[in-house]
Amino acid sequence: MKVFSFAFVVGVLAATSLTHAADIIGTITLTGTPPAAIPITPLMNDPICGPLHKETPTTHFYVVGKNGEFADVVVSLKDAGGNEITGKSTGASAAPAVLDQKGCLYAPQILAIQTGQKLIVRNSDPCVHNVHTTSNAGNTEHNDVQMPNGPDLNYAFDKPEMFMKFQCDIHPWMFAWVSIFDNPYYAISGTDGKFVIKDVPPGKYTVVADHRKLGEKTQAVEVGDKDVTVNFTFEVK
Ligand SMILES: [Cu+2]
Repeated sequence: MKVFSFAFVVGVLAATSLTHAADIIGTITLTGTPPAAIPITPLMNDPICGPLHKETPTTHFYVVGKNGEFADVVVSLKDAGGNEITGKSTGASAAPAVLDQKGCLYAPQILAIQTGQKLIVRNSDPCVHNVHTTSNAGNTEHNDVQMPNGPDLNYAFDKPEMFMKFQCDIHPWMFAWVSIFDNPYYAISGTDGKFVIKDVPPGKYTVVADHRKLGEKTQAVEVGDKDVTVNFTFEVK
């Protein structure tokens, strides 16, 4: 019986390795000097929002490390041959994503979700916000008042879209951009510039890197059963 169990385990492991999907990993680098971040002075002048901060927050469109490590770049895949991922959203069963309003700022400012995935919008502040979404792709638009520490808002969007805008009309400096994909194969670069798109099925794809201010770059990739590295460099002049 023990021998049978061992053979069974080996068989399962072999089958798993044969169908192993690979990760696409990479680093995003920024060259050149981006425009300086701008202090959000109106926030500090607001009687409720101001005291929530010790120092004046700034805009953070360009989140870049000492060696050009470039964060907040949305990396996704488009089909280019074999094993199509378009329409393979797992959003309805994916863990909810969270967009918080904290210190009268959206956190995070750049977020990515799947079609059908639950997006929880939270108000962690002692003041009223209104959550106002605008779509360029036909997604349902919202304009909802959310009371201080009020109940979460729950949204889901059914169409792919890059950088769908969230804003608060009460605090005109508050913006977030939520990208929506109809598959689970995307990632956002961290403060180390790195991203990982996990468990990509074998096939040919176009890797698409999008930055809110610097636009889009693409590279072709073929995924087999080994991890693939794809790096991008963005420039500001
Ligand atoms: Cu607000």
